[in-house]
Amino acid sequence: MKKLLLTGFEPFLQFPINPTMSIVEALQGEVVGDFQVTGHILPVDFHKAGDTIKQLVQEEQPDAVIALGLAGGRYKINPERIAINCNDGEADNEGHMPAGEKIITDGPDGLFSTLPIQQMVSQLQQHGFPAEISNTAGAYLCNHVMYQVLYTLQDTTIPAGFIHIPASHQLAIEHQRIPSWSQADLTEAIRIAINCL
Ligand code: PCA
Repeated sequence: MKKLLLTGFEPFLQFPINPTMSIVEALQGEVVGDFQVTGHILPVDFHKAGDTIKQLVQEEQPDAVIALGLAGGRYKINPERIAINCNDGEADNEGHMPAGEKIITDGPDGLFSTLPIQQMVSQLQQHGFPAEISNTAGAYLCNHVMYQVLYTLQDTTIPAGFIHIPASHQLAIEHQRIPSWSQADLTEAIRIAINCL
């Protein structure tokens, strides 16, 4: 049985719930297609998140990696195409405020997802779930983790990448001004994405 490392993030900024946590919890240990899911939650911390995912790759020796993040305000499931070598945005959960610095000093400007993102989008749509490839993962923690994991795995054949998800209904009730999906649909959408591996 192959192993999938599936990560989510803790809550951050104005989002008191991170629905990626419930997806990871729901799929923990589940066999989806050829893969058994091993789930972990990452800190929203520029100084720790990269080392955490690199350590998880070392420890778990996964055959594929999918990192999940909340994109509050987006309407669709968004497999990300590219991670950029840049930290920027608001302060993280520990108060670190990036200012456009490189993630890895001599790293490439960008690293492309090695997940089957086109197939994921078409499978999601065929199952009735709105989905679209996104050409920017931003420059905050999600981009950071995507870049770090792609950099770590760049000389391997292990597929890796990032999927942004919309808010859950529960989060939208608390936040008030963002579109949302049911948690069950979010989880099912990620199951469909994993099935594309
Ligand atoms: N989303 C943020 C960081 C954590 C998360 O779930 C992002 O898009 O960068």
